Amino acid sequence: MQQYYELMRKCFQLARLGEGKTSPNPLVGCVVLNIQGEIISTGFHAKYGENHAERDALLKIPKDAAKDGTLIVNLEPCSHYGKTPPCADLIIEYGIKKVVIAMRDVNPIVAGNGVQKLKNAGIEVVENVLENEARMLNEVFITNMLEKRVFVALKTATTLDGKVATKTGSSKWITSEKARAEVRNIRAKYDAILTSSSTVVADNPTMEHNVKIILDRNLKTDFDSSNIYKDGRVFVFYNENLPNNIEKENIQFIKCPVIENKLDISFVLKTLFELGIRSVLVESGGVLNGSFIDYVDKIYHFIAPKVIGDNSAKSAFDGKNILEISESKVFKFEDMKSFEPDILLTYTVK
Ligand code: AOF
Ligand code: ZN
Repeated sequence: MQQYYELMRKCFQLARLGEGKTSPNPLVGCVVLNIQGEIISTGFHAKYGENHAERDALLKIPKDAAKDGTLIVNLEPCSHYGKTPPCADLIIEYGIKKVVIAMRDVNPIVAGNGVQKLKNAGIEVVENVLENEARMLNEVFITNMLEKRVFVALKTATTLDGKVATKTGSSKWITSEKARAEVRNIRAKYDAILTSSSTVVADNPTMEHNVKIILDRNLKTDFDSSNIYKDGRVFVFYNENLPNNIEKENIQFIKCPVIENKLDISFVLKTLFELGIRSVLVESGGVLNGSFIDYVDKIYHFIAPKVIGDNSAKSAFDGKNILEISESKVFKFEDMKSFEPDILLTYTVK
């Protein structure tokens, strides 16, 4: 098993080359060894609708080159006719002797059928190599498949005292250019970004992304001049009881129920899933962040070594008003990275 760790890590690296481009499909990378155990090809799933990783790797080499060789891939090879014929069939055709995978596919059409197909053809299948890492890599795909819902990530950037702005609203910039460049990388991994009308009004951000979601209960943002509406496809959720005859080419207005003066977040997420959006990055102020706290799967928390020192300055999360620590929502530490002088902590749901 251990002899495959390094090769499986290579599959993860290859898979990540498709980040942001494969949705709703998973991130998959593949390495092919010949009978002598030398790497003769690599491949990855580059974009939705294009070849799967295994097909990408195999089609680069002649059929006999991989005979009696080994194929390493981070996801069980598929057994179904989708956009392309089954990868399992191609692996059999190439005469591969051993297939090493990190995890079984959670897609019910495949789930175990790929492994069975390979075994029926006399191929040895080694399973669960670096399975936890593989599950983390495809956390969005797994959530979508098993729970039939959007994966929700949230990014915030605070001072040492957990503030996102001073009480006058000054927030530019808490974190360094290096950290903000990383925010752009993070955005690119998700199908859409989501923010509130308050953030649009207060900061007039651009938030470069092809798909943007704005929660604007009272339709109070300026649809003509706000930067956020200047490009991309935008979905604006607003109070279903409000009359609305605004028309903008790139904006789709969606009526949303209101609960206790707030747009119903579960309705928003359900609607996004129906629209084909599989993951979203929430980037907003404390109030919307607070409303999302019960829905998030992952938090990206940048911390700058600065102090505001004012209890009326705005915090990263608001509105929960927990009185007992034992009642607070608990997250699980995942990772820490340095973007000097700032750090990025990543948390997932416990
Ligand atoms: C991928 N890339 O490298 C592998 C996948 O939409 P289709 O027809 O391309 O099929 C997508 C399904 O194929 C996907 O949900 C997953 O179950 C399986 N494996 N998919 O996009 C790949 N190996
Ligand atoms: Zn496939």
